Amino acid sequence: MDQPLNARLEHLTSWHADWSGLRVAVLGLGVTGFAVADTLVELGASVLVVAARGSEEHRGLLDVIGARFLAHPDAEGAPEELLAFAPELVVVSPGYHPDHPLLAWAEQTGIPVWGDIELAWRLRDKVVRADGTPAEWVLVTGTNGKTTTTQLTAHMLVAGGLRAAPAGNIGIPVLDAIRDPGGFDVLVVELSSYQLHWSHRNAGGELAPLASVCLNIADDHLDWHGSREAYIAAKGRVYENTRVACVYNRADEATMHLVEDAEVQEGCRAIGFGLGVPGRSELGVIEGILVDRAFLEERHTHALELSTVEELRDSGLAAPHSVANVLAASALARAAGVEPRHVREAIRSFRMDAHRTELVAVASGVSWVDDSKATNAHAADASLRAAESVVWIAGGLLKGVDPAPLVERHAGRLRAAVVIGAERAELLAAFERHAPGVPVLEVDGSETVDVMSAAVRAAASVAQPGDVVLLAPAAASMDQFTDYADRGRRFAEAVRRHLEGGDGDDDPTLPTGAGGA
Ligand code: UMA
Repeated sequence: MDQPLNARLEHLTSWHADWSGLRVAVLGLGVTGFAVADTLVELGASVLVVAARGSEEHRGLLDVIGARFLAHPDAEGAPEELLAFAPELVVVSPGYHPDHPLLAWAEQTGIPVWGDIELAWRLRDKVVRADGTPAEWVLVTGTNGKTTTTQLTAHMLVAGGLRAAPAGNIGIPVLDAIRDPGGFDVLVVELSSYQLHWSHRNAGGELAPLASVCLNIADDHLDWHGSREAYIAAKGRVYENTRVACVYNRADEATMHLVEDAEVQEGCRAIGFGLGVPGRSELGVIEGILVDRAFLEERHTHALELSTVEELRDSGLAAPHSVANVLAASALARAAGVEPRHVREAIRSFRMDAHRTELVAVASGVSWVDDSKATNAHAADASLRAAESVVWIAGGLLKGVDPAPLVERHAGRLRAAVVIGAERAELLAAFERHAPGVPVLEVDGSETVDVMSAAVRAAASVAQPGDVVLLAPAAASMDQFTDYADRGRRFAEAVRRHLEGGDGDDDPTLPTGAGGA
């Protein structure tokens, strides 16, 4: 149901509008909540941040910028201080469940609720291009492949001479990108289904992207959205109001139907991508050559060469799902006017982020994934979400962060856990308390033990076909490794050694916990 409109809010569609004194309750104090609060304070609004938790660092920064913080448990309705503040607007962080008591209260009270993306869209004219217009937006969503596609698209736009940057769910709040004083020609915005849920709800806030893509749809976040239909509908919002190209996946009919159902702007085209031979208005692959049959006049008879599968191999992008992502990114870049030779150049120079959910090996139905870059709970949370059944290798330096919420949230998807690192006690206690049925294997941290070999052997002893063995430590690495890259590299080496059968069989792991294997 659409929120009731507040007449003042309807006019707040520009950075240069009068936001002064507007009372805004910001829900959440993670990266989004802080960026929202910081932006609104800069605009002269009166800001009260409400969250169940918030890092010391962010709380300290709120003091510095002059926004108030109210710690308030999730289970409870609106507290006195919030009622007294009488917000005219609520801006919610993406992680909030739509049934959260404070959102229910806002709805009952008739207070409009925006997401950070809607706020950023309204404020996107802070820094404009030479012709006075704000940066174009290109939107990327989908269940899998969003981040690579977003990075790749931005890389192609830059190769084409445009000032472009990735932002959004990728980890950079769009509000930070629109406030960058340098300005951009194009922002490539990765959107989660949560962010899409909170977009397009109010007059004036409707995104009108240059191009948009939903890469694929698999069941995900169904608990949050309530049903598969609601999840798909949220994803479909990515296409609404698109001006030049709605890009869909030919291998995933649901994405095509979302384009068919979307209200797009006059002249917008539907562009398919897929691994097979492309038809008209599609990008695809012909005998190992990636081609564009969409963005050329003679598309009835011709196709433009963009790259080859051989070239993708050099960039680590030759796996079928990666080829699909490359085609999707190419479609978005071509929609923004990037020439084929620049698309090719970008593909050649692109490198996947190392140690970032990097697939190290697949053997006997078990996938071994290196997400050593997940040095905090937040990042580990994102990578744990991506798999259904996980043997989780975790631990290191916890940096004073309580690992319990993370363990509790993901207990249901854990086949087992392998605990490494110097600060194991807290993590072990969290498993005992919040995941009592999950087998936990502790790797002795003594200097004589090769930690990663032991961790890999322990994981292999419990992993079953279909499982992902995931190194996503939710902790810093410096207790046992030089840095996260060293940790990831050693993991990959240990996996390879193990799969080649050459890692010995001395067993330094200590079974612990109720279900210890
Ligand atoms: N909070 C509560 N109660 C709640 C929910 C949250 O108090 O019920 C508070 C927490 O105490 C904390 C804050 O809200 O203070 C956290 O907010 P958040 O969960 O929205 O997280 P952010 O730090 O703002 O990060 C969000 C995205 N997180 C989620 O959607 C869960 C980040 O995506 C994104 O990078 C960032 O905004 C910038 O746009 C992460 C993610 O896991 C990587 N995304 C999911 C995914 O990709 O599958 C959707």
